[in-house]
Amino acid sequence: ASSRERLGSVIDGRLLGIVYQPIVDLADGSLLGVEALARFPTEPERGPDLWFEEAHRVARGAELELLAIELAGARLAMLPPHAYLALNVSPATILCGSLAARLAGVPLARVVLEITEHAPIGEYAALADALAPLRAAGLRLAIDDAGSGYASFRHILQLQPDIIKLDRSLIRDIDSDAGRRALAAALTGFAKATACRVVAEGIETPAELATLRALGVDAGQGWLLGRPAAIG
Ligand code: G
Ligand code: G
Ligand code: MN
Ligand code: NA
Repeated sequence: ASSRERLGSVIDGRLLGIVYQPIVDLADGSLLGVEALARFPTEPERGPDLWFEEAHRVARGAELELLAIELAGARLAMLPPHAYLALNVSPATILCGSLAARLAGVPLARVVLEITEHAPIGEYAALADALAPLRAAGLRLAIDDAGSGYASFRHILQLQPDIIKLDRSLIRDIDSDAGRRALAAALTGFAKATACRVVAEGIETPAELATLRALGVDAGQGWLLGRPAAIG
């Protein structure tokens, strides 16, 4: 079968696995939440990034993203009661209009939507409008991959996120790389000035963790703190 057909079978058969990676408080190590990450059990050697790219290319991106959101949302009750569930979503999927329906029954006060910076967002005002009712119901918004993508500080400001996630390309070797450290410090300063929390992604070493703590980063995620794993 072609890759397009295989993608169709995954979506139509709902053959998606979800793993959950811990997000921890850097001050005391407590669990704040988990990020849901899609896995493709029928072809595990092909990474999720390729599946999502393909799905967007053949106009099934929103369907695939919404399936992952629905499957992860159904497991929210299995998380520790105080933990939030972070769900990845692209701007295009938010604008397609069926996100609220897919989140029906999910307590929005426990959901963080991670919007990737990797695609040009374009319609910031439309995006903010589409998110407003969900946010009024308690949903929080995170800018994912900050520092590596297209969003300018002005655009981030316009969306008024609750959380900024520092991209893992900034975190790698941050203890020895002064440029990455300066950029992470600038993003952290911006976040604090706008009452936003900062989460660092991709923490792999104790030296990276210590540097992020010293910069005042609130929370972290990465193999050092916990690998993505199935629950339930
Ligand atoms: O889990 P991993 O690091 O291999 O994921 C690689 C990329 O695949 C992520 O950075 C993200 O872009 C994409 N991805 C993984 N899971 C999801 C998901 O549930 N929804 C969306 N929209 N993208 C995902
Ligand atoms: O949605 P986002 O692009 O942030 O996806 C996060 C990706 O980063 C997932 O694919 C996850 O498997 C991956 N990841 C999480 N922690 C680490 C880490 O410590 N190191 C590396 N290399 N990848 C990580
Ligand atoms: Mn993410
Ligand atoms: Na990221």
